[in-house]
Amino acid sequence: MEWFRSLPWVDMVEWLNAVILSLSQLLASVGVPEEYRQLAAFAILYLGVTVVVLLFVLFLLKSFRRSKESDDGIAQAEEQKKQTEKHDAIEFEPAEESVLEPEPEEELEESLSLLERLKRGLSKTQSSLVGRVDSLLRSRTSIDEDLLEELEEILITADLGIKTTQQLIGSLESSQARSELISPSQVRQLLIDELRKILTFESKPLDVTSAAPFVIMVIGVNGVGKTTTIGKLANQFALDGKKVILGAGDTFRAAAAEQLQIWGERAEVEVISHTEGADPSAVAFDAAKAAVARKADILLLDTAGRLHTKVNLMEELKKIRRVLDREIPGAPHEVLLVLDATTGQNALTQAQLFNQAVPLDGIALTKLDGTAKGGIIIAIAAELQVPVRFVGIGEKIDDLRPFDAEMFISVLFDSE
Ligand SMILES: Nc1nc2c(ncn2[C@@H]2O[C@H](COP(=O)(O)OP(=O)(O)OP(=O)(O)O)[C@@H](O)[C@H]2O)c(=O)[nH]1
Ligand SMILES: [Mg+2]
Repeated sequence: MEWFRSLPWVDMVEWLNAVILSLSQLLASVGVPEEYRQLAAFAILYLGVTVVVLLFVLFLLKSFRRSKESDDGIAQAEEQKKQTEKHDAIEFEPAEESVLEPEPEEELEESLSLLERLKRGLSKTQSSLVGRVDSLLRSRTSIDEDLLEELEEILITADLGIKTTQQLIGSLESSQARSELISPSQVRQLLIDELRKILTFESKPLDVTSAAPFVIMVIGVNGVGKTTTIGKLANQFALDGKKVILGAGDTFRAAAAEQLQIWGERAEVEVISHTEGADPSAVAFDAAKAAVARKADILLLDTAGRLHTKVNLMEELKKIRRVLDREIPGAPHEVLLVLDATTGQNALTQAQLFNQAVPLDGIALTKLDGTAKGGIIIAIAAELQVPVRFVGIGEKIDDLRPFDAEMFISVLFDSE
């Protein structure tokens, strides 16, 4: 009770009296009759205190929710990383040795769920491509012109593109001419072999340890998912223990820098930005300088998806490229083009246009989760010979996967 008595009661009562007196004077000045003044003053004070308390409770609730959300995001990302590590371990360790593993069944379940998520992401592409090929092959007993024509139509409508489709049909026809292809069931295996050949070509691997800072310049038209992909990548690199810096090179779109800032906060990495409308090359210059000064491992540079005209955008990208190279010789080490899979053949046209302006090192194909047009991956590999590095299978921070041709083929074809 000592503490209760020690409270400054006298001061508080005096303060309250003073407040009520001032309120009464205020009420008198607006013409409130004397008999109601004290009551009204008490009522106003009571209301004021209630509003302040409510605002305080709301503020507490909001900050509690925000800290919970960021904890969940980080926990989710960490969980994903653990799953990947466990998945790799299962692939490389012989089954007998897993007797010593504490909970092998649980691990298998986790690795399966990783594969399941990729399957779910690719399910529409799977049914529009392999599902239709399978039902066509099941309905036929022999290989004839009619079957090949229908197959051709399926491949084109699944966004493999005319050129790639003709290449595939041509291979099937020559196998048939050599009498290697005699039953419809063999068509499936031949298709798998041909797709594997298309998807696995020689290309420079993405090795972020090959330079420091390793500069990744992210380009693409507006809305394809550049900023989101940068956020997801920043998070993955940061979880791998890399020091990451983000450059907000999209100074054209209002709120683009704020969007990157939010991703930076989620991934807990620094963002270098200028004001809206600033020169994107100046952002690239400052971001490169900061990356060197802070000894960053990776610099991810966002760029605008749209300027006033397309020609300007390409010229701007070339200029950014030159600025980066001047500040960090050899940079950008990776020009990563982001393409939206839902745009199908349009994505291929975009890739060709960008490739002419700034030679591409890799592609991130986003929004595979919502489309049946995933066959575009095959057209990109066949026609551009630029490796698909990552695929986006959702909007969450851990919905970006490194692209693996074998896994892609097995997810598409082993889903019986
Ligand atoms: N479903 C799905 N949505 C995605 C994926 N990647 C990005 N998005 C969504 O696509 C929308 C556009 O993404 P942004 O990252 O803002 O695209 P941007 O290329 O930076 O766009 P600009 O800054 O306007 O040029 C956002 O609503 C993202 O959440 C993905 O893999 N799957
Ligand atoms: Mg953006």
